[in-house]
Amino acid sequence: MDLFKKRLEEITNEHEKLVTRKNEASFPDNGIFERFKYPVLTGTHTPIFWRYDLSPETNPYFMERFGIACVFNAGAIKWKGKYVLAVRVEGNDRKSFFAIAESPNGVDNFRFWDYPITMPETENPATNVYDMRLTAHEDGWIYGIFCAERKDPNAPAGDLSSAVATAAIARTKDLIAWERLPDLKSKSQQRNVVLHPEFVNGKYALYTRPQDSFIDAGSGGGIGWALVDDITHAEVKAEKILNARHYHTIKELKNGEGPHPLKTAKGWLHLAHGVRPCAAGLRYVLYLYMTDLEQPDKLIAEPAGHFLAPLEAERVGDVSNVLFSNGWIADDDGTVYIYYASCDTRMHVAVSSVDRLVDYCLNTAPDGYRSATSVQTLVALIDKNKKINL
Ligand code: M1P
Repeated sequence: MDLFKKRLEEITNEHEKLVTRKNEASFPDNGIFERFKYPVLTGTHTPIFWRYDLSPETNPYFMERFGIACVFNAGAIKWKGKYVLAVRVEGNDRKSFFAIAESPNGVDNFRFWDYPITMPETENPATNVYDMRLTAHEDGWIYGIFCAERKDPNAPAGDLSSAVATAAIARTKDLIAWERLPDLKSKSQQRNVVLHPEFVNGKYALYTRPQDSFIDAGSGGGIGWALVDDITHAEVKAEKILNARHYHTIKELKNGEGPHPLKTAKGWLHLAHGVRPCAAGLRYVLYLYMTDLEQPDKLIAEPAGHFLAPLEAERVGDVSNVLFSNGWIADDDGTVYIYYASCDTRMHVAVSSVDRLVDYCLNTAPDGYRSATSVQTLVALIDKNKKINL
């Protein structure tokens, strides 16, 4: 058998094995969620016909012609009975784009649709686009809000790193054809902008993340909230911080809303990421908080610390020590599929339920901001447990 045929056959077999591999819940974790053993998506899950030229004439060595480095930071939605991810796919050339992958059960057998999303551009094309949050809004559209990154036009000569982050807005009815709307107007740079699924006082509501520069949140105090009259010309006119950063917490340096919050009987359930600096660089972890059902910008609960942090192999990848999530799906029976990326490299799933996540939020002590208050919390639990005869 010639080289081309041999490699085609081997790679096709391996790909099929990978894509159809059954996933399983790993060891019982902390009772709050179950992590699943295998990543749900990696670069090698992308179709072979994306990466290879399949012609023996033009590709006799059966080499990759379009390298895909990572697939991560996926938006999520339940769509026609399938668990659907709008994945950030990053090529070896560092450019990201979006592609849809779907699974019949939410935990394995994710397959990419044949074509990536061809996202229309604005008059000022972005260099890079990433991290789409999907929201099926009560207005009938599915919105995708994502970061559009452009080189900073005011960067001094020789500075090839400064950039500007803007929230880009697009909408669709079928996840295939997208209508691009003007980017969000805002005084500050914005990343991690998310559309709330319902109108609030007749307006569109956005979770924002004002930031002083491309990397630093700086004076932007945390996760913000802004009401917008017209989504087709969206502008942040007034912004309030609803989930603030705080010294010596997991979100000391930065935080950002994950996917849009889930509506529960006890309030809106939010998933977010928090960032702190340490000797190893930046550490990104995930945390949960809740806001009031009637007033979604009013914080009602926030357990101390992280809810999900990088573990074992999740700590290694392109950007180490990072967990990031911008997608989750709540099924009608209350099961919640939390899709998270590790190290800007691959996608995972952890499974829980609305009831468990709400219980976690409402019954885990908030951060007291001092070692002494943490000890008080622990002593109170020990005292309570000492009185229980099992
Ligand atoms: O590299 C970690 C993450 O960094 C950014 O998130 P944030 O704006 O909160 O710092 C984003 O670029 C994100 O895509 C990335 O995963």
